[in-house]
Amino acid sequence: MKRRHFVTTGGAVVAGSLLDAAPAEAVPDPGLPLALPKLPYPPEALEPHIDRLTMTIHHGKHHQAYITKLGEALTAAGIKNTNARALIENIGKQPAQAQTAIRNNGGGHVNHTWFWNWMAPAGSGPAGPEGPLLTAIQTSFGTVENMKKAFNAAAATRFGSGWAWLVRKGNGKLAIVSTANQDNPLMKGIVPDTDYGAPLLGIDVWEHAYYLKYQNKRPDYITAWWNVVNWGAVTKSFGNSAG
Ligand code: MN3
Repeated sequence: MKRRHFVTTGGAVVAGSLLDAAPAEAVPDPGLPLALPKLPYPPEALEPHIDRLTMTIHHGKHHQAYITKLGEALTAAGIKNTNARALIENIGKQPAQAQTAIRNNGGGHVNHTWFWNWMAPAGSGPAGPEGPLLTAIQTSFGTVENMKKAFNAAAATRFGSGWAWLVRKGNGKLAIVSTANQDNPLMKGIVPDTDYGAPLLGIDVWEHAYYLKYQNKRPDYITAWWNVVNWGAVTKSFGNSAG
């Protein structure tokens, strides 16, 4: 994926937020985590599948909390001029005192930044994967439906809080994996080798992502969520993951 590095002066982010990019653009790599990126659509835009209140709290409170805590940890450890994706990919090279915060809150920042961009109002883009992404899904899973079944099973059976992902492995094959808490498949040395890969699409299955509307019915949330998947962004992520 294209890397963007923010330059900071006295802790202030100078460059603009990559989240201003249209959702059909490549899913952005989060820059230095000092500001909450804007949602790429209004918080009610995903209704009825994802409700406005869930989006407002999820984005404004949960995502903000990851950013705030990550910023505190980076400041305490003297880490600056970096990129959140690079941080989580290289946790083992970071100061020991910051590694847990980078795992939990850096992961939370990256995962949610991508998550907002992997969704778009229903019907606003392609109805499914296209082009080379479609071919890769068919090569790895046989059909799109098979991929979705495996993804849904991973999302539904993740015990407790976490994420399910469609990833591209180093050998080019696509796979479905699931991670706990805010772990990300890019966290080499943290996630098992079998879970490692470049995320193309992910779903947040923490209860805060669905409980207000779906309560304990996580499978209903997962089913509804497919209606708001931003296939244009997923296709771009796939194209970028080749490099
Ligand atoms: Mn969440």
